[in-house]
Amino acid sequence: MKVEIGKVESYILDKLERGRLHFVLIDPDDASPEEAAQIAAVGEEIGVDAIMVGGSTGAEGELLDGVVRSIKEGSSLPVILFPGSHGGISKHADAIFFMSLLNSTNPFFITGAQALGAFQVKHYGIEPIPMAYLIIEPGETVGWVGDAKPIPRHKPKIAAAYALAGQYLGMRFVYLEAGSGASWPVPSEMISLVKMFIDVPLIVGGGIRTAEQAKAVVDAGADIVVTGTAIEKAGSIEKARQKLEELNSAIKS
Ligand code: 1GP
Repeated sequence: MKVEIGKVESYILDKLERGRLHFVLIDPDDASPEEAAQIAAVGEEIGVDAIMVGGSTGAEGELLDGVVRSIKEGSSLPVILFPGSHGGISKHADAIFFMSLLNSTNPFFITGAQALGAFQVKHYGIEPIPMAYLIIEPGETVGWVGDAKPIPRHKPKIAAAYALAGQYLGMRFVYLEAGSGASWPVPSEMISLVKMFIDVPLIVGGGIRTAEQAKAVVDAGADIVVTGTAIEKAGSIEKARQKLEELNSAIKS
């Protein structure tokens, strides 16, 4: 039997043939359903490629469902769950990054939460997209909550080894995560080395706030750039639009 690649993954792979992508992360703990819908609508207008929804604390249940539903009503961009655990599943989403935090010290975040969530994903018909998730220093909240042993910023080879192991385990995407709100994005040297070793698309996020940072991440080899805090904390929808435009054009140029 063959595992079919789903609609959202095909959409991503297809778009990657033509250039780099920009995904915007919305944390239901930080944005109301109305704000989330506004960000998604503006994002779609500007040319953002997908909306990710999730967070390490509190992105569950009705709060999560409300935000996902509202984004779906306000835009036609695919909504991909980015769960902190099996609690981060919403039946209203199109797809889920079915991710394993490979450098966690706690098996719950490597395979435990995945087992607890698998039946729900199947039952709701959410498209699973297998992804290797790696926490790089500083790691922020997700590093702490996920019991990670964050990869030191000056040790790109460790990141490359984990990323290649993820690919060999069958994961179809690799995500290098500095942590939401990190003071600095993942170092360029690390992104380049990981990119040299893997053949699957590379996602990079955490601490990307400016056009210069977004460009550096893309120039180093990221295929997909994730931004969250810079847009969520912009202060108003007008400022969020400006930020989205600035980051999106840096990623796509
Ligand atoms: C976090 O990589 C994402 O999981 C986005 O990080 O909020 O720092 O943009 P920021």
